[in-house]
Amino acid sequence: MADESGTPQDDCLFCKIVAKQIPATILRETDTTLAFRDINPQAPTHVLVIPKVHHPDAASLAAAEPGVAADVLREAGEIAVEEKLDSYRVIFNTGSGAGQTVFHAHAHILGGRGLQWPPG
Ligand code: IU
Repeated sequence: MADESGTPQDDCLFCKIVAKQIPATILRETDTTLAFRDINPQAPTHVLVIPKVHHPDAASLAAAEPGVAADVLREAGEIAVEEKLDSYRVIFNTGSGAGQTVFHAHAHILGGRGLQWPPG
């Protein structure tokens, strides 16, 4: 199916999580966002914040719905507070060469351990 940004996609796993058709450990939910624990955590805290609306990556989300992109960033900060993270990283993998595997915009919030710079 063609990727119709802004519309739920039948073949999108994160659209299915938004629709509660597949399970996730949800930490926060707003009208526009959902935050849940990553199933394959790369740090003691590894949470994903996603827009409920489907856009394939962060740049296309920001271009189409900048208010929702801001909501994602605000929720990332709220997660950091709730998880008591002094230092943390917010990552938007964009494109398969950068490790993006799910083409529904999402922020990774990683913390709870030392984080190297530059990332691999
Ligand atoms: P990526 O940036 O597209 O690689 O991130 C996708 C993440 O989604 C990855 O860390 C997966 O472990 C995670 N994930 C998840 O938490 N729950 C799921 O049902 C699926 C993927 I599919």
